[in-house]
Amino acid sequence: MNDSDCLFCKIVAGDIPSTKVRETERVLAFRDLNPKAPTHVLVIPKDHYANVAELSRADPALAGEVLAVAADVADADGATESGWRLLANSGANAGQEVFHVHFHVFGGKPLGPMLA
Ligand code: D5M
Repeated sequence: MNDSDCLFCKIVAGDIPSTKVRETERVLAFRDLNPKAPTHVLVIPKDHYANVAELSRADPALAGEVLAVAADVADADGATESGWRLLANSGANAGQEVFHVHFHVFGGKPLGPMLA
């Protein structure tokens, strides 16, 4: 299930390069192009869902797999001890720019107040 106009579907297909940090059969994690923290990784389902609501309602097990990979990414980058943040923007008003659901994993520095 892919959308030919979707940037992240193109990354999944290998048509656009990315720095992959982890991959399972159904989930991909790659470094954000414009990192906001030493660890800034995007974790996505390979199949196309626009946002968290679509993903979690259509396939709750896959949503769980995405979260497990996010935790593995934080672990692998040494962020588990120091603390890390998981963020998913839903909708343009929340700052979502790419409409293929993705979870940002931030870590590697003090992250400050949540909405700052
Ligand atoms: O986050 C969308 C994120 O996607 C934003 O932090 C930049 C990132 N981005 C955009 N293009 C790429 C490519 N090609 N590789 C890696 N990361 C990318 P949002 O929550 O939708 O604002």
